[in-house]
Amino acid sequence: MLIKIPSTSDCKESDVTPESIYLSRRALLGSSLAGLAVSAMPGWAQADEASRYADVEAGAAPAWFKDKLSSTKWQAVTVKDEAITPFKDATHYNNFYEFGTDKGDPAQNAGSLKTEPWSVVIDGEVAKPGRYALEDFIKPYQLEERIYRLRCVEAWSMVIPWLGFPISELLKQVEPTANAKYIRFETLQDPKTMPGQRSGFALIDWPYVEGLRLDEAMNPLAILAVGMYGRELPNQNGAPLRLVVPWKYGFKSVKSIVRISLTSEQPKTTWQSIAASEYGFYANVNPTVDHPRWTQAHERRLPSGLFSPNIRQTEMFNGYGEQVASLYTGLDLRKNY
Ligand SMILES: Nc1nc2c(c(=O)[nH]1)N[C@H]1C(S)=C(S)[C@@H](COP(=O)(O)O)O[C@H]1N2
Ligand SMILES: [Mo]
Repeated sequence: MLIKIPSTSDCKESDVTPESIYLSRRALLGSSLAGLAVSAMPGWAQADEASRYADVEAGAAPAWFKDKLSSTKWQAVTVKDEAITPFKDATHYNNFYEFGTDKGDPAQNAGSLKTEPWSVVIDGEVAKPGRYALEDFIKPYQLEERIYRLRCVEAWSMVIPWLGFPISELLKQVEPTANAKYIRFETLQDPKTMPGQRSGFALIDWPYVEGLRLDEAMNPLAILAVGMYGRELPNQNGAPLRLVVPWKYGFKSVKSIVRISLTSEQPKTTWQSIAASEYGFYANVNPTVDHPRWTQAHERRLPSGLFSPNIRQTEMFNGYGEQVASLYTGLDLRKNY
């Protein structure tokens, strides 16, 4: 991210997936209301579910995940007039530096990540700290499908159907104290299975850490995801638990989370620590504030190739301003990038 300036050559023509794996666009359009729809999945769409994800590789989902699917609220949020990015692109064009810095490295190397058993620690400024096996951690929550844009700070983007639950639901369970002002998320640190953590070239002081202001985490759009494309998360996308905050640059959406801490101080986050002049704590998608080395006014929507670069204008807050702009009233977004 730091070293690479994005260009259309980042995504080779060979990365681009044939049309056959696009989801039924008509099915998606049919179910979306004005811009961003919040609704239970209608009966017809449920029936359609198998075909919407017909080209998605099945994984070996743990039993708890399959149980969760039966009560999942499908298409709780969707994106109008934009096709979902093919599964192949979303799983073969990744940033997950624990597995290498090339876009293809995570797909190639993340097989070594052991996601079962997995536990999550909740600590810091909470009334109910604890360490939970993942299936117990997830138990209280109904999964929802959230189809969101994902905009990387490198100026490419995708549309991904996540399966997760609002962080606000978690906060209700763990009860932040009056001192809690921020939430901090930490990725697994395990050099044995994460080759990027063994590399002498690594810029990152592991583990990868991200954070949000508590009111940002409480926003209904902020979720913890355990799945995508109707299945569990593939390892390269941050299995078994990752953050998704669609109005912020992709680097905020920390993968393979093992610790969630409520803090009184703003956490030191990974990319801000590496280059504070380029990557801020807020990292809200903002087409009017350029990265020091490239414009943020537009983006390449994947799949994108040399002959079909698929460039589109970047939207303020990635198109989610109606839901999140009020979080930043009075804040100078040019200074607080
Ligand atoms: N632990 C960890 N989380 C991470 C990253 C990473 O390198 N390590 N990369 C981030 C960046 S820069 C982006 S754009 C998204 C990419 O998510 P995706 O590969 O699922 O599209 O993950 C984010 N989460
Ligand atoms: Mo990113």
